[in-house]
Amino acid sequence: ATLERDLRTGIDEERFSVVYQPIVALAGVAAALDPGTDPGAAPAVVPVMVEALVRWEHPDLGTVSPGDFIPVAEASGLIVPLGRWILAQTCRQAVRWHQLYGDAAPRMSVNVSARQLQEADFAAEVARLLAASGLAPHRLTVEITETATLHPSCVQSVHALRALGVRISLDDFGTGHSSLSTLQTCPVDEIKLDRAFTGTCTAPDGRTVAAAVIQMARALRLDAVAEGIETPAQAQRLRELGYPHGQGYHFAKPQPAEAIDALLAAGT
Ligand code: G
Ligand code: G
Ligand code: MN
Ligand code: NA
Repeated sequence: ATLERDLRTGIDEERFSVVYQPIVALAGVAAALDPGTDPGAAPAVVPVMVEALVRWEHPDLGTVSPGDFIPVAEASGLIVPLGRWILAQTCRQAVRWHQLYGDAAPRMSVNVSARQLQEADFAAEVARLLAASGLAPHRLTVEITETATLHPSCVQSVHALRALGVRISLDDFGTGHSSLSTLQTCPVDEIKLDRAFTGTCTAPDGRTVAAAVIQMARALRLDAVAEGIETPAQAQRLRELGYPHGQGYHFAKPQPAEAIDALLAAGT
């Protein structure tokens, strides 16, 4: 209850910040992974997308991670106003990068809770934020979880978002109870391979699972992002299997917008 009260104050006083984790094209990191090049060299990070991750600057607790407060925000409904603030911030940031770097700017990927998608006017709200910021709809991806796809009202919002031209990504793919049936009931543009499967992809059985997922994604013409890549061996394996995109500490941690600017400036 205390956390909920603090969260309410935090929203009123805008005590949140957003950090951005690069998502890279795995084909592009081939050179850095080839034997013969300096194995110690850090891979060149060119973010084709970034995932927005919220942080809470609590007056007493310091920086609180979303794993600790998003569940409270969801249960209390405070995720609705907080999520609106996050979308407004991230749309504005995406436009800033597009103004500076044009089509080389990273597209923006934002996590959205089932609780937010359940709002009947969620897609209308996103349309309003896109118009207010001037962000092109295809530059925004909304990351949803399988839980959301179990609610008809959420699926309705997904249809409305796609009608706007916003991309939909299915997060944590493979960990739910019905990942495959989800793809039949809820249209998505992208899947994010859960980091549990990235963690096992260098073992024989894990390789088979990661391969099956990318084959299915290709057959359904879906984009795919492998998340939680922490080692060169995982990056190499997922690239070989044909994952177009990767994300994880091996490439870059979530970081403030200014740090992403430095990467983008170095890449131009
Ligand atoms: O950054 P971290 O690993 O602590 O994030 C934990 C969880 O919080 C992740 O599952 C992530 O999807 C979720 N999360 C992070 N930022 C947001 C956000 O802006 N909105 C929502 N709804 N969830 C978020
Ligand atoms: O549930 P979701 O996929 O939105 O969660 C994203 C979270 O995963 C972020 O909070 C981010 O900090 C975390 N994350 C990103 N890259 C890595 C990684 O390479 N390893 C691990 N363990 N976590 C990661
Ligand atoms: Mn996510
Ligand atoms: Na995930």
